[in-house]
Amino acid sequence: MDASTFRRMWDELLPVGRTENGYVRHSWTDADQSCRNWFRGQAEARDMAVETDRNGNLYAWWGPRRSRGAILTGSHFDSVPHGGAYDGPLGIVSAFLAVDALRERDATLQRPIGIAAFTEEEGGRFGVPCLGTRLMTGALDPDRARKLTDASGITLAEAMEAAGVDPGGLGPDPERLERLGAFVELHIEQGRALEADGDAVGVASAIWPHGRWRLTFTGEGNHAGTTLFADRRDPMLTFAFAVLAARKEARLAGGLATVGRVEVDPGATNAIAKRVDAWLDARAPDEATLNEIVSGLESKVGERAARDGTGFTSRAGSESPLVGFDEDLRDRVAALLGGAPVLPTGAGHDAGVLAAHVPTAMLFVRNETGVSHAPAETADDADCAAGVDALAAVLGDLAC
Ligand code: HGY
Ligand code: MN
Ligand code: MN
Ligand code: MN
Repeated sequence: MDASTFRRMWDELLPVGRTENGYVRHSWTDADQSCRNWFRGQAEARDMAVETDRNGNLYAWWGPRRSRGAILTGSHFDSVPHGGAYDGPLGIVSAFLAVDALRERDATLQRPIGIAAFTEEEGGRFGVPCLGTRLMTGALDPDRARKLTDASGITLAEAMEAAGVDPGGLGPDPERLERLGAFVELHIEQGRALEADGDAVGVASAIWPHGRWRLTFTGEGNHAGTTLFADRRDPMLTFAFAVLAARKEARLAGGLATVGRVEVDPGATNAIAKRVDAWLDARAPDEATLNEIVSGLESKVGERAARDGTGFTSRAGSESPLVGFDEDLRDRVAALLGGAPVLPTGAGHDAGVLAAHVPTAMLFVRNETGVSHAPAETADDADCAAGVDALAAVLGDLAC
């Protein structure tokens, strides 16, 4: 496919959810509805049947959607707060273009091909990543999901109702999963391994285990100008120690740890805080190492809190186990793509959740700078076009 064909379709979606500082496309917001409407328009233009499942995931089908062995592709529209354009949408745009490529070749379908747009992959609004696929696979309790709140206290149930979707239906969808023969997600690479190797497209081997923890620090609010150091119980101090300790524990163990979100109460320049809430994201090549990082951090911060006279609690939010993608499918895809490189990733994906239930593969498209989850995220049009060709080859091999 030529780069300009990719660019034409890409440009149509580009304005949706764009702000002066990257993309804000959160689930069940106006931006999300615009993305969904764009998706419906693309499906209708291709005579593909559109369907929303009980968990709000959206599908477009080429071929009879109820037949068994369907080949599903796609990704997600939602972004992290002020994220990039490619993480998610690239997999959906590429899927429609891959269907076009197969049809131009007059490929005959043996099994239906579906394109999915999964709900809230980033957890950017309600805090749990891969919300749509976790619900579908039964990895997330629907009662807990309905009560999840966003930053302004709106529950998932309320947000879905406002978008005209019944939250009463949330929950496992085993029949849908049983009908799937394979899932293939194309995604921008979130790193520079392909750039270093000089390849436009790669294949995923594994996803590192990872998770989110809510760290809460409590102390005593007081006057910044009159409270002697000896009299303070300052949760900011313990929090600052925790940020450094997270990095140290992760570095020593060979994993990664990030504190990218923090809320300070009351958040006044001239007052000692009374409470700090922080969110830890930790990842590692294996689960033992991940546990080692988080428990090492918790015990060191606990000791420090005792010295600071502050309170400290850590609560697991979401955890994602190690994912090893289906080896037969992975090898088949890599061989089909002329020996494409096979690489692990530290990023989570709906493909990782579905991999426990359906043979699943992922394709990565080169990201020259490696930047992701930030406005500067970008990929070359020619590489994106190569990604479409690769996806069309894989879908053609599996479904035609
Ligand atoms: O955070 C992640 O790894 C993913 O991109 N949701
Ligand atoms: Mn992401
Ligand atoms: Mn993504
Ligand atoms: Mn005063």
